[in-house]
Amino acid sequence: MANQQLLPLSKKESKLYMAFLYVAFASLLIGGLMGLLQTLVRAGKFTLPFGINYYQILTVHGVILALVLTTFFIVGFQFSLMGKTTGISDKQLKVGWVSFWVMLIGTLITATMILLGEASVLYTFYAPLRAHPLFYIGLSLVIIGSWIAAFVNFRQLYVWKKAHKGQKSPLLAFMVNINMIMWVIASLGVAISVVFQFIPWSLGYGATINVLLSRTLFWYFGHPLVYFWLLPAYMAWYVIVPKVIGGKIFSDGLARLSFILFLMFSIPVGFHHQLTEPGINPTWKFIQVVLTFMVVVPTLMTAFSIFATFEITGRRKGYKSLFGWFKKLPWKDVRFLAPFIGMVAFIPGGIGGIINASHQLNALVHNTIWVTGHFHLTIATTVILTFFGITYWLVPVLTNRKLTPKINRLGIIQSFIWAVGMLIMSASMHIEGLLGAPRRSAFSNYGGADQVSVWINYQIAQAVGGTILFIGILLMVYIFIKLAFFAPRGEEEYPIAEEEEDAMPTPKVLENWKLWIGITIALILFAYTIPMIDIIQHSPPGSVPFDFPIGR
Ligand code: HEM
Ligand SMILES: [Cu+2]
Repeated sequence: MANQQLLPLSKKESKLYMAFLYVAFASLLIGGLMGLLQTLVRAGKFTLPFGINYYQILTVHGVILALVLTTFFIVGFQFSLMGKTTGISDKQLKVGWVSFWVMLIGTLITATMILLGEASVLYTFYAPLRAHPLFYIGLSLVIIGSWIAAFVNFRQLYVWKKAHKGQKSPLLAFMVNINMIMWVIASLGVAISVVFQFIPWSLGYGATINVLLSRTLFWYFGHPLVYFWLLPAYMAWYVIVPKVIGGKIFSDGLARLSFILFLMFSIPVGFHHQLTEPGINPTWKFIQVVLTFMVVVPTLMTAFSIFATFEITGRRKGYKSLFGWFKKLPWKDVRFLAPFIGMVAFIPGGIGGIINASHQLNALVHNTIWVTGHFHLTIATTVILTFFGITYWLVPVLTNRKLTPKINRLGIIQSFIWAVGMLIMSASMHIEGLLGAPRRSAFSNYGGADQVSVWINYQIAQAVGGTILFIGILLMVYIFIKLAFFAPRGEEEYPIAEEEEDAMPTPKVLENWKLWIGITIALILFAYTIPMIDIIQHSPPGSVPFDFPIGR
Protein backbone atom coordinates (compact mmCIF):
# COMPACT_ATOMS: atom_id res chain seq x y z
CA MET A 1 0.00 0.00 0.00
CA ALA A 2 1.52 3.33 -1.02
CA ASN A 3 2.00 5.73 1.81
CA GLN A 4 0.05 8.86 1.34
CA GLN A 5 1.30 12.26 0.47
CA LEU A 6 1.30 15.17 2.86
CA LEU A 7 0.51 18.67 1.69
CA PRO A 8 2.26 21.89 2.67
CA LEU A 9 0.28 24.32 4.83
CA SER A 10 -0.02 27.77 3.30
CA LYS A 11 0.33 30.98 5.31
CA LYS A 12 -3.30 31.81 4.67
CA GLU A 13 -4.63 28.59 6.10
CA SER A 14 -2.20 28.58 9.03
CA LYS A 15 -3.71 31.89 10.06
CA LEU A 16 -7.15 30.32 10.34
CA TYR A 17 -5.90 27.40 12.41
CA MET A 18 -3.99 29.72 14.73
CA ALA A 19 -7.08 31.90 15.24
CA PHE A 20 -8.82 28.96 16.88
CA LEU A 21 -5.80 28.29 19.09
CA TYR A 22 -5.63 31.90 20.33
CA VAL A 23 -9.17 31.61 21.65
CA ALA A 24 -8.38 28.23 23.21
CA PHE A 25 -5.40 29.51 25.16
CA ALA A 26 -7.12 32.71 26.25
CA SER A 27 -9.86 30.45 27.61
CA LEU A 28 -7.33 28.34 29.46
CA LEU A 29 -6.06 31.37 31.34
CA ILE A 30 -9.45 32.75 32.29
CA GLY A 31 -10.98 29.38 33.11
CA GLY A 32 -7.96 28.28 35.13
CA LEU A 33 -8.11 31.39 37.27
CA MET A 34 -11.73 30.60 38.08
CA GLY A 35 -10.75 27.03 39.01
CA LEU A 36 -8.15 28.37 41.44
CA LEU A 37 -10.69 30.73 43.01
CA GLN A 38 -13.14 27.85 43.41
CA THR A 39 -10.66 25.75 45.35
CA LEU A 40 -9.82 28.73 47.58
CA VAL A 41 -13.47 29.47 48.31
CA ARG A 42 -14.26 25.83 49.02
CA ALA A 43 -11.35 25.64 51.45
CA GLY A 44 -13.18 28.25 53.52
CA LYS A 45 -10.18 30.58 53.43
CA PHE A 46 -11.34 33.13 50.96
CA THR A 47 -14.42 35.18 50.09
CA LEU A 48 -14.97 36.42 46.57
CA PRO A 49 -14.67 40.23 46.29
CA PHE A 50 -17.26 42.67 44.88
CA GLY A 51 -20.16 40.41 45.83
CA ILE A 52 -19.28 37.97 43.03
CA ASN A 53 -21.33 34.81 43.38
CA TYR A 54 -19.60 31.40 43.60
CA TYR A 55 -21.94 29.89 41.02
CA GLN A 56 -21.10 32.66 38.61
CA ILE A 57 -17.41 31.76 38.57
CA LEU A 58 -18.26 28.06 38.49
CA THR A 59 -20.33 28.72 35.37
CA VAL A 60 -17.45 30.61 33.79
CA HIS A 61 -15.09 27.74 34.65
CA GLY A 62 -17.30 25.00 33.23
CA VAL A 63 -18.44 26.84 30.10
CA ILE A 64 -15.10 28.31 29.16
CA LEU A 65 -12.98 25.21 29.78
CA ALA A 66 -15.31 22.36 28.93
CA LEU A 67 -17.13 24.01 26.03
CA VAL A 68 -15.07 26.91 24.64
CA LEU A 69 -11.45 25.81 25.11
CA THR A 70 -12.14 22.29 23.89
CA THR A 71 -14.29 23.17 20.88
CA PHE A 72 -11.95 25.87 19.60
CA PHE A 73 -8.86 23.72 20.05
CA ILE A 74 -10.47 20.71 18.41
CA VAL A 75 -11.92 22.56 15.43
CA GLY A 76 -8.59 24.34 14.81
CA PHE A 77 -6.51 21.17 15.20
CA GLN A 78 -8.84 19.14 12.99
CA PHE A 79 -8.81 21.84 10.30
CA SER A 80 -5.03 21.57 10.26
CA LEU A 81 -5.22 17.76 9.96
CA MET A 82 -7.56 18.12 6.99
CA GLY A 83 -5.39 20.82 5.43
CA LYS A 84 -2.35 18.56 5.74
CA THR A 85 -3.98 15.41 4.36
CA THR A 86 -6.76 16.46 1.97
CA GLY A 87 -6.04 20.16 1.41
CA ILE A 88 -8.36 23.14 1.69
CA SER A 89 -9.63 25.26 -1.19
CA ASP A 90 -9.96 29.04 -1.05
CA LYS A 91 -13.70 28.72 -0.82
CA GLN A 92 -13.51 26.20 2.03
CA LEU A 93 -11.06 28.50 3.77
CA LYS A 94 -13.56 31.35 3.59
CA VAL A 95 -16.29 29.18 5.06
CA GLY A 96 -13.80 28.10 7.73
CA TRP A 97 -13.49 31.75 8.74
CA VAL A 98 -17.26 32.06 8.87
CA SER A 99 -17.34 29.16 11.32
CA PHE A 100 -14.66 30.86 13.43
CA TRP A 101 -16.53 34.16 13.63
CA VAL A 102 -19.90 32.58 14.34
CA MET A 103 -18.34 30.57 17.17
CA LEU A 104 -16.48 33.59 18.53
CA ILE A 105 -19.49 35.90 18.47
CA GLY A 106 -21.56 33.21 20.19
CA THR A 107 -18.89 32.81 22.85
CA LEU A 108 -18.73 36.56 23.49
CA ILE A 109 -22.51 36.84 23.83
CA THR A 110 -22.63 33.94 26.30
CA ALA A 111 -19.63 35.21 28.25
CA THR A 112 -21.16 38.68 28.56
CA MET A 113 -24.34 37.24 30.05
CA ILE A 114 -22.41 35.15 32.56
CA LEU A 115 -20.24 38.11 33.56
CA LEU A 116 -23.32 40.28 34.07
CA GLY A 117 -24.61 37.66 36.51
CA GLU A 118 -27.53 36.88 34.20
CA ALA A 119 -26.64 33.24 33.64
CA SER A 120 -25.18 31.50 36.71
CA VAL A 121 -26.69 28.22 35.59
CA LEU A 122 -23.49 26.11 35.32
CA TYR A 123 -22.39 24.59 32.07
CA THR A 124 -25.19 22.00 32.09
CA PHE A 125 -27.82 24.80 32.35
CA TYR A 126 -30.30 22.38 33.92
CA ALA A 127 -33.92 23.49 33.93
CA PRO A 128 -35.58 24.96 35.91
CA LEU A 129 -32.59 27.24 36.47
CA ARG A 130 -33.18 30.05 34.05
CA ALA A 131 -30.60 32.19 32.30
CA HIS A 132 -30.99 35.29 30.14
CA PRO A 133 -32.19 34.29 26.63
CA LEU A 134 -28.94 35.61 25.15
CA PHE A 135 -27.00 32.96 27.10
CA TYR A 136 -28.79 30.23 25.16
CA ILE A 137 -28.65 32.12 21.89
CA GLY A 138 -24.88 32.57 22.27
CA LEU A 139 -24.41 28.88 22.99
CA SER A 140 -26.47 27.98 19.92
CA LEU A 141 -24.19 30.15 17.80
CA VAL A 142 -21.14 28.29 19.11
CA ILE A 143 -22.77 25.03 18.05
CA ILE A 144 -23.91 26.37 14.67
CA GLY A 145 -20.37 27.64 14.03
CA SER A 146 -18.97 24.20 14.79
CA TRP A 147 -21.50 22.64 12.38
CA ILE A 148 -20.25 24.96 9.65
CA ALA A 149 -16.73 23.69 10.40
CA ALA A 150 -18.01 20.12 10.26
CA PHE A 151 -19.53 20.64 6.83
CA VAL A 152 -16.28 22.13 5.55
CA ASN A 153 -14.51 18.96 6.77
CA PHE A 154 -17.12 16.71 5.10
CA ARG A 155 -16.67 18.66 1.89
CA GLN A 156 -12.87 18.44 2.09
CA LEU A 157 -12.99 14.65 2.29
CA TYR A 158 -15.60 14.44 -0.46
CA VAL A 159 -13.52 16.55 -2.85
CA TRP A 160 -10.43 14.49 -2.06
CA LYS A 161 -12.24 11.24 -2.71
CA LYS A 162 -13.50 12.47 -6.04
CA ALA A 163 -9.97 13.35 -7.06
CA HIS A 164 -8.57 10.03 -5.81
CA LYS A 165 -11.11 7.50 -7.03
CA GLY A 166 -10.75 4.05 -5.52
CA GLN A 167 -8.08 5.07 -3.03
CA LYS A 168 -8.44 4.73 0.70
CA SER A 169 -8.97 8.06 2.40
CA PRO A 170 -6.17 9.48 4.56
CA LEU A 171 -6.49 8.00 8.05
CA LEU A 172 -6.55 11.35 9.83
CA ALA A 173 -9.19 12.74 7.49
CA PHE A 174 -11.29 9.65 8.16
CA MET A 175 -10.94 10.18 11.90
CA VAL A 176 -11.82 13.87 11.73
CA ASN A 177 -14.93 13.03 9.74
CA ILE A 178 -16.04 10.38 12.25
CA ASN A 179 -15.63 12.87 15.08
CA MET A 180 -17.58 15.58 13.28
CA ILE A 181 -20.40 13.21 12.27
CA MET A 182 -20.72 12.16 15.89
CA TRP A 183 -20.67 15.81 16.97
CA VAL A 184 -23.39 16.87 14.52
CA ILE A 185 -25.69 13.95 15.41
CA ALA A 186 -25.16 14.51 19.14
CA SER A 187 -25.49 18.28 19.22
CA LEU A 188 -28.85 18.03 17.43
CA GLY A 189 -30.23 16.97 20.83
CA VAL A 190 -29.08 20.03 22.67
CA ALA A 191 -30.02 22.25 19.73
CA ILE A 192 -33.60 20.96 19.79
CA SER A 193 -33.81 21.51 23.53
CA VAL A 194 -32.39 25.04 23.36
CA VAL A 195 -34.47 26.17 20.39
CA PHE A 196 -37.79 24.60 21.33
CA GLN A 197 -37.59 24.59 25.13
CA PHE A 198 -35.10 27.02 26.67
CA ILE A 199 -35.26 30.04 24.39
CA PRO A 200 -39.09 30.35 24.33
CA TRP A 201 -39.26 29.67 28.07
CA SER A 202 -36.60 32.20 28.98
CA LEU A 203 -38.24 34.76 26.71
CA GLY A 204 -41.47 34.22 28.61
CA TYR A 205 -43.46 32.58 25.79
CA GLY A 206 -43.89 29.23 27.46
CA ALA A 207 -44.69 29.53 31.16
CA THR A 208 -43.27 26.13 32.05
CA ILE A 209 -40.60 23.71 30.87
CA ASN A 210 -40.51 19.90 30.78
CA VAL A 211 -37.51 19.34 33.05
CA LEU A 212 -36.98 15.64 32.40
CA LEU A 213 -37.18 16.08 28.65
CA SER A 214 -34.63 18.89 28.71
CA ARG A 215 -32.23 16.88 30.85
CA THR A 216 -32.59 13.83 28.64
CA LEU A 217 -31.88 15.88 25.53
CA PHE A 218 -28.91 17.43 27.33
CA TRP A 219 -27.31 14.06 28.14
CA TYR A 220 -28.08 12.70 24.69
CA PHE A 221 -25.52 15.36 23.78
CA GLY A 222 -23.51 15.47 27.02
CA HIS A 223 -22.06 11.99 26.84
CA PRO A 224 -20.87 12.03 23.20
CA LEU A 225 -19.44 15.44 24.10
CA VAL A 226 -16.78 13.66 26.14
CA TYR A 227 -15.87 11.54 23.10
CA PHE A 228 -15.74 14.67 20.98
CA TRP A 229 -12.97 15.79 23.36
CA LEU A 230 -11.28 12.41 23.49
CA LEU A 231 -11.16 11.42 19.82
CA PRO A 232 -8.78 14.21 18.77
CA ALA A 233 -6.47 13.02 21.56
CA TYR A 234 -6.78 9.52 20.11
CA MET A 235 -5.92 10.87 16.65
CA ALA A 236 -2.68 12.11 18.16
CA TRP A 237 -2.06 8.81 19.96
CA TYR A 238 -2.71 6.63 16.91
CA VAL A 239 -0.99 8.68 14.23
CA ILE A 240 1.15 11.51 15.64
CA VAL A 241 2.86 10.01 18.68
CA PRO A 242 4.18 6.99 16.67
CA LYS A 243 5.97 9.42 14.33
CA VAL A 244 7.36 11.42 17.26
CA ILE A 245 8.96 8.25 18.65
CA GLY A 246 10.23 7.21 15.23
CA GLY A 247 7.76 4.38 14.64
CA LYS A 248 4.92 3.44 12.31
CA ILE A 249 1.16 3.22 12.62
CA PHE A 250 0.32 -0.10 14.26
CA SER A 251 -2.71 -0.86 12.09
CA ASP A 252 -4.69 1.46 9.88
CA GLY A 253 -7.69 -0.89 9.85
CA LEU A 254 -7.78 -1.33 13.60
CA ALA A 255 -7.62 2.44 14.15
CA ARG A 256 -10.55 2.99 11.79
CA LEU A 257 -12.56 0.21 13.37
CA SER A 258 -12.08 1.64 16.85
CA PHE A 259 -13.28 5.06 15.67
CA ILE A 260 -16.35 3.47 14.09
CA LEU A 261 -17.14 1.73 17.37
CA PHE A 262 -16.80 5.05 19.21
CA LEU A 263 -19.26 6.58 16.79
CA MET A 264 -21.78 3.79 17.29
CA PHE A 265 -21.57 3.46 21.07
CA SER A 266 -21.04 7.03 22.21
CA ILE A 267 -24.52 8.40 21.61
CA PRO A 268 -27.20 5.92 22.77
CA VAL A 269 -25.90 5.93 26.37
CA GLY A 270 -26.88 9.29 27.90
CA PHE A 271 -29.08 7.64 30.53
CA HIS A 272 -26.00 6.61 32.48
CA HIS A 273 -25.92 10.24 33.64
CA GLN A 274 -29.51 9.96 34.79
CA LEU A 275 -29.41 6.79 36.84
CA THR A 276 -30.91 8.51 39.89
CA GLU A 277 -33.52 10.33 37.82
CA PRO A 278 -37.20 9.43 38.28
CA GLY A 279 -39.40 9.09 35.20
CA ILE A 280 -37.15 6.83 33.12
CA ASN A 281 -38.01 3.16 33.06
CA PRO A 282 -35.21 1.11 34.72
CA THR A 283 -35.16 -1.35 31.82
CA TRP A 284 -34.09 1.42 29.46
CA LYS A 285 -31.50 2.63 31.94
CA PHE A 286 -30.18 -0.91 32.03
CA ILE A 287 -30.03 -1.14 28.23
CA GLN A 288 -28.12 2.10 27.98
CA VAL A 289 -25.69 1.02 30.68
CA VAL A 290 -24.98 -2.17 28.72
CA LEU A 291 -24.35 -0.08 25.59
CA THR A 292 -22.08 2.13 27.71
CA PHE A 293 -19.84 -0.78 28.56
CA MET A 294 -19.37 -1.56 24.87
CA VAL A 295 -16.99 1.38 24.83
CA VAL A 296 -14.48 -0.75 26.71
CA VAL A 297 -13.80 -2.55 23.41
CA PRO A 298 -12.41 0.33 21.32
CA THR A 299 -10.69 1.72 24.41
CA LEU A 300 -8.70 -1.47 24.93
CA MET A 301 -8.03 -1.67 21.19
CA THR A 302 -6.51 1.79 21.41
CA ALA A 303 -4.40 0.96 24.47
CA PHE A 304 -3.22 -2.23 22.77
CA SER A 305 -2.18 -0.61 19.50
CA ILE A 306 -0.38 2.28 21.14
CA PHE A 307 1.67 0.09 23.41
CA ALA A 308 2.33 -2.27 20.51
CA THR A 309 3.77 0.67 18.56
CA PHE A 310 5.92 1.58 21.57
CA GLU A 311 7.25 -1.92 21.88
CA ILE A 312 7.85 -2.53 18.17
CA THR A 313 9.66 0.81 17.86
CA GLY A 314 11.83 0.11 20.91
CA ARG A 315 12.73 -3.39 19.71
CA ARG A 316 13.69 -2.10 16.28
CA LYS A 317 16.13 0.17 18.02
CA GLY A 318 17.75 -2.92 19.48
CA TYR A 319 16.26 -3.40 22.93
CA LYS A 320 15.67 -7.07 23.55
CA SER A 321 14.64 -7.69 27.16
CA LEU A 322 10.98 -7.84 28.12
CA PHE A 323 10.65 -4.18 29.08
CA GLY A 324 14.00 -2.84 27.86
CA TRP A 325 12.29 -1.06 24.97
CA PHE A 326 10.46 1.09 27.49
CA LYS A 327 13.69 2.88 28.36
CA LYS A 328 14.29 3.76 24.74
CA LEU A 329 11.19 5.93 24.46
CA PRO A 330 12.04 9.62 23.99
CA TRP A 331 11.27 10.72 27.54
CA LYS A 332 13.03 14.05 27.04
CA ASP A 333 10.81 15.05 24.12
CA VAL A 334 7.80 16.97 25.43
CA ARG A 335 5.82 16.09 22.29
CA PHE A 336 5.93 12.53 23.59
CA LEU A 337 6.03 13.06 27.35
CA ALA A 338 2.93 15.26 27.67
CA PRO A 339 0.58 12.86 25.85
CA PHE A 340 2.20 9.93 27.63
CA ILE A 341 1.34 11.33 31.06
CA GLY A 342 -2.15 11.83 29.66
CA MET A 343 -2.33 8.14 28.72
CA VAL A 344 -1.26 7.13 32.21
CA ALA A 345 -3.92 9.35 33.80
CA PHE A 346 -6.48 7.61 31.62
CA ILE A 347 -5.99 4.34 33.50
CA PRO A 348 -7.48 5.52 36.83
CA GLY A 349 -9.75 7.87 34.85
CA GLY A 350 -11.24 4.99 32.87
CA ILE A 351 -11.66 2.84 35.95
CA GLY A 352 -13.51 5.69 37.65
CA GLY A 353 -15.75 5.93 34.59
CA ILE A 354 -16.71 2.27 34.90
CA ILE A 355 -17.58 2.90 38.55
CA ASN A 356 -19.73 5.91 37.64
CA ALA A 357 -21.63 3.94 35.02
CA SER A 358 -22.41 1.04 37.38
CA HIS A 359 -25.87 1.47 38.80
CA GLN A 360 -25.26 0.74 42.48
CA LEU A 361 -21.83 2.33 42.69
CA ASN A 362 -23.26 5.36 40.97
CA ALA A 363 -25.71 5.74 43.85
CA LEU A 364 -22.73 6.17 46.17
CA VAL A 365 -20.83 8.78 44.18
CA HIS A 366 -23.67 10.58 42.38
CA ASN A 367 -23.38 14.36 42.64
CA THR A 368 -20.41 14.16 44.99
CA ILE A 369 -17.08 15.83 44.30
CA TRP A 370 -15.82 12.34 43.28
CA VAL A 371 -17.36 13.00 39.87
CA THR A 372 -15.40 16.23 39.57
CA GLY A 373 -12.23 14.32 40.47
CA HIS A 374 -13.06 11.84 37.70
CA PHE A 375 -13.36 14.35 34.91
CA HIS A 376 -10.34 16.34 35.99
CA LEU A 377 -8.40 13.11 35.39
CA THR A 378 -10.02 12.33 32.07
CA ILE A 379 -10.59 15.61 30.32
CA ALA A 380 -8.42 18.02 32.29
CA THR A 381 -5.44 15.62 32.36
CA THR A 382 -5.68 13.00 29.59
CA VAL A 383 -7.20 15.23 26.94
CA ILE A 384 -5.66 18.55 27.92
CA LEU A 385 -2.11 17.21 28.32
CA THR A 386 -2.42 15.59 24.89
CA PHE A 387 -3.60 18.94 23.51
CA PHE A 388 -0.55 20.56 25.13
CA GLY A 389 1.63 17.88 23.52
CA ILE A 390 0.07 18.78 20.15
CA THR A 391 0.64 22.50 20.78
CA TYR A 392 4.42 21.98 21.07
CA TRP A 393 4.75 20.97 17.42
CA LEU A 394 1.60 22.44 15.84
CA VAL A 395 2.18 26.07 16.80
CA PRO A 396 5.80 26.11 15.52
CA VAL A 397 4.63 24.50 12.25
CA LEU A 398 1.88 27.09 11.82
CA THR A 399 4.06 30.09 12.71
CA ASN A 400 7.29 28.86 11.07
CA ARG A 401 9.25 28.81 14.30
CA LYS A 402 11.41 26.35 16.21
CA LEU A 403 10.63 24.40 19.33
CA THR A 404 13.95 25.23 21.01
CA PRO A 405 15.60 22.90 23.57
CA LYS A 406 14.86 25.54 26.20
CA ILE A 407 11.14 25.63 25.47
CA ASN A 408 11.14 21.83 25.30
CA ARG A 409 12.63 21.76 28.81
CA LEU A 410 10.06 24.26 30.07
CA GLY A 411 7.41 22.02 28.53
CA ILE A 412 8.68 19.01 30.44
CA ILE A 413 8.54 21.00 33.67
CA GLN A 414 5.04 22.14 32.75
CA SER A 415 3.87 18.57 32.18
CA PHE A 416 5.17 17.49 35.58
CA ILE A 417 3.60 20.48 37.33
CA TRP A 418 0.29 19.57 35.72
CA ALA A 419 0.61 15.92 36.71
CA VAL A 420 1.48 16.70 40.33
CA GLY A 421 -1.17 19.42 40.75
CA MET A 422 -3.85 17.23 39.25
CA LEU A 423 -2.78 14.20 41.26
CA ILE A 424 -3.19 16.13 44.50
CA MET A 425 -6.42 17.85 43.51
CA SER A 426 -8.07 14.88 41.88
CA ALA A 427 -7.11 12.33 44.53
CA SER A 428 -8.50 14.49 47.30
CA MET A 429 -11.67 15.10 45.27
CA HIS A 430 -12.13 11.34 44.86
CA ILE A 431 -11.67 10.62 48.57
CA GLU A 432 -13.76 13.55 49.73
CA GLY A 433 -16.52 12.41 47.41
CA LEU A 434 -16.52 8.96 48.95
CA LEU A 435 -16.94 10.70 52.29
CA GLY A 436 -20.10 12.27 50.95
CA ALA A 437 -19.03 15.83 50.09
CA PRO A 438 -21.16 17.45 47.38
CA ARG A 439 -19.92 18.89 44.13
CA ARG A 440 -21.08 22.27 42.81
CA SER A 441 -21.28 23.73 46.26
CA ALA A 442 -19.56 26.79 47.74
CA PHE A 443 -18.06 26.59 51.21
CA SER A 444 -20.54 25.78 53.93
CA ASN A 445 -20.21 24.20 57.35
CA TYR A 446 -23.77 22.90 57.11
CA GLY A 447 -24.68 24.16 60.58
CA GLY A 448 -21.52 22.69 62.12
CA ALA A 449 -22.26 19.07 61.26
CA ASP A 450 -19.50 16.63 62.29
CA GLN A 451 -19.23 15.19 58.82
CA VAL A 452 -18.04 18.52 57.45
CA SER A 453 -14.98 18.63 59.70
CA VAL A 454 -13.80 15.48 57.92
CA TRP A 455 -14.11 17.14 54.52
CA ILE A 456 -12.20 20.32 55.17
CA ASN A 457 -8.68 18.87 55.02
CA TYR A 458 -9.39 17.48 51.58
CA GLN A 459 -10.65 20.86 50.44
CA ILE A 460 -7.42 22.43 51.63
CA ALA A 461 -5.50 19.78 49.70
CA GLN A 462 -7.54 20.71 46.63
CA ALA A 463 -6.54 24.34 47.08
CA VAL A 464 -2.88 23.28 47.19
CA GLY A 465 -3.31 21.16 44.05
CA GLY A 466 -5.28 23.97 42.40
CA THR A 467 -2.52 26.47 43.10
CA ILE A 468 0.10 24.17 41.56
CA LEU A 469 -2.17 23.70 38.56
CA PHE A 470 -2.65 27.39 38.10
CA ILE A 471 1.13 27.84 38.02
CA GLY A 472 1.10 25.16 35.30
CA ILE A 473 -1.46 27.18 33.37
CA LEU A 474 0.60 30.37 33.59
CA LEU A 475 3.63 28.47 32.33
CA MET A 476 1.67 26.91 29.47
CA VAL A 477 0.25 30.25 28.35
CA TYR A 478 3.77 31.70 28.47
CA ILE A 479 5.05 28.82 26.31
CA PHE A 480 2.19 29.27 23.84
CA ILE A 481 2.91 32.99 23.44
CA LYS A 482 6.61 32.26 23.07
CA LEU A 483 5.98 29.64 20.36
CA ALA A 484 3.45 31.81 18.56
CA PHE A 485 5.38 35.09 18.50
CA PHE A 486 8.94 34.95 19.83
CA ALA A 487 10.66 31.62 19.18
CA PRO A 488 13.40 31.72 16.51
CA ARG A 489 12.34 31.24 12.89
CA GLY A 490 12.74 27.77 11.43
CA GLU A 491 11.07 24.67 10.09
CA GLU A 492 9.44 22.03 12.26
CA GLU A 493 7.96 18.80 11.05
CA TYR A 494 4.24 18.06 11.09
CA PRO A 495 4.57 14.54 12.52
CA ILE A 496 2.28 12.04 10.78
CA ALA A 497 3.28 8.38 10.98
CA GLU A 498 3.10 6.07 7.99
CA GLU A 499 2.01 2.49 7.66
CA GLU A 500 4.48 -0.36 7.54
CA GLU A 501 5.69 -1.11 3.99
CA ASP A 502 4.08 -4.55 4.12
CA ALA A 503 0.95 -3.57 6.07
CA MET A 504 -2.20 -5.56 5.40
CA PRO A 505 -4.63 -3.64 3.20
CA THR A 506 -7.43 -1.94 5.08
CA PRO A 507 -10.81 -3.62 4.51
CA LYS A 508 -12.92 -1.51 2.15
CA VAL A 509 -16.03 -1.93 4.29
CA LEU A 510 -14.52 0.36 6.93
CA GLU A 511 -15.16 3.27 4.59
CA ASN A 512 -18.78 2.42 4.03
CA TRP A 513 -20.17 5.59 5.61
CA LYS A 514 -23.79 4.77 4.86
CA LEU A 515 -23.49 1.50 6.74
CA TRP A 516 -21.88 2.93 9.89
CA ILE A 517 -24.05 6.01 10.08
CA GLY A 518 -27.07 3.77 9.47
CA ILE A 519 -26.19 1.46 12.37
CA THR A 520 -25.50 4.47 14.58
CA ILE A 521 -28.93 5.94 13.86
CA ALA A 522 -30.60 2.56 14.36
CA LEU A 523 -28.95 2.19 17.77
CA ILE A 524 -30.03 5.68 18.77
CA LEU A 525 -33.61 5.01 17.71
CA PHE A 526 -33.60 1.71 19.59
CA ALA A 527 -32.26 3.24 22.81
CA TYR A 528 -34.31 6.44 22.80
CA THR A 529 -37.62 6.12 20.96
CA ILE A 530 -39.75 4.32 23.55
CA PRO A 531 -38.37 6.11 26.62
CA MET A 532 -38.80 9.47 24.85
CA ILE A 533 -42.43 8.75 24.06
CA ASP A 534 -42.85 7.73 27.69
CA ILE A 535 -41.24 10.90 28.96
CA ILE A 536 -43.37 13.13 26.76
CA GLN A 537 -46.65 11.32 27.51
CA HIS A 538 -46.27 10.82 31.25
CA SER A 539 -44.44 13.90 32.41
CA PRO A 540 -45.81 15.82 35.38
CA PRO A 541 -46.73 19.48 34.78
CA GLY A 542 -43.72 21.51 33.63
CA SER A 543 -41.73 23.77 35.90
CA VAL A 544 -41.84 27.54 36.19
CA PRO A 545 -38.42 29.26 36.18
CA PHE A 546 -36.25 29.15 39.25
CA ASP A 547 -34.06 32.19 39.75
CA PHE A 548 -32.69 32.09 43.29
CA PRO A 549 -30.03 31.51 44.58
CA ILE A 550 -28.59 30.55 41.23
CA GLY A 551 -29.91 31.39 37.81
CA ARG A 552 -30.24 35.05 36.88
C1 HEM B 1 -6.21 25.34 37.46
C2 HEM B 1 -6.80 24.25 37.05
C3 HEM B 1 -8.13 23.80 37.57
C4 HEM B 1 -8.65 23.90 38.83
C5 HEM B 1 -7.96 24.47 40.05
C6 HEM B 1 -9.99 23.37 38.79
C7 HEM B 1 -10.84 23.30 39.89
C8 HEM B 1 -12.15 22.90 39.86
C9 HEM B 1 -13.02 22.75 41.00
C10 HEM B 1 -12.61 22.97 42.45
C11 HEM B 1 -14.24 22.36 40.55
C12 HEM B 1 -15.47 21.98 41.37
C13 HEM B 1 -16.23 23.11 41.89
C14 HEM B 1 -17.57 22.70 42.47
O1 HEM B 1 -18.08 21.61 42.15
O2 HEM B 1 -18.12 23.49 43.24
C15 HEM B 1 -14.16 22.30 39.11
C16 HEM B 1 -15.20 21.96 38.27
C17 HEM B 1 -15.07 21.77 36.92
N1 HEM B 1 -13.90 21.84 36.16
FE1 HEM B 1 -12.08 22.38 36.84
N2 HEM B 1 -10.26 22.96 37.53
C18 HEM B 1 -9.16 23.19 36.74
C19 HEM B 1 -9.00 22.91 35.40
C20 HEM B 1 -10.01 22.43 34.59
C21 HEM B 1 -9.86 22.11 33.20
C22 HEM B 1 -8.56 22.25 32.39
C23 HEM B 1 -11.08 21.70 32.76
C24 HEM B 1 -11.54 21.25 31.41
C25 HEM B 1 -10.90 21.42 30.31
C26 HEM B 1 -11.99 21.77 33.86
C27 HEM B 1 -13.33 21.45 33.81
C28 HEM B 1 -14.21 21.53 34.86
C29 HEM B 1 -15.62 21.27 34.76
C30 HEM B 1 -16.38 20.88 33.50
C31 HEM B 1 -16.16 21.44 36.04
C32 HEM B 1 -17.61 21.24 36.44
C33 HEM B 1 -18.31 22.51 36.54
C34 HEM B 1 -19.70 22.31 37.06
O3 HEM B 1 -19.91 21.39 37.87
O4 HEM B 1 -20.57 23.07 36.62
N3 HEM B 1 -11.31 22.21 34.97
N4 HEM B 1 -12.86 22.61 38.71
CU1 LIG C 1 -21.32 9.75 29.98
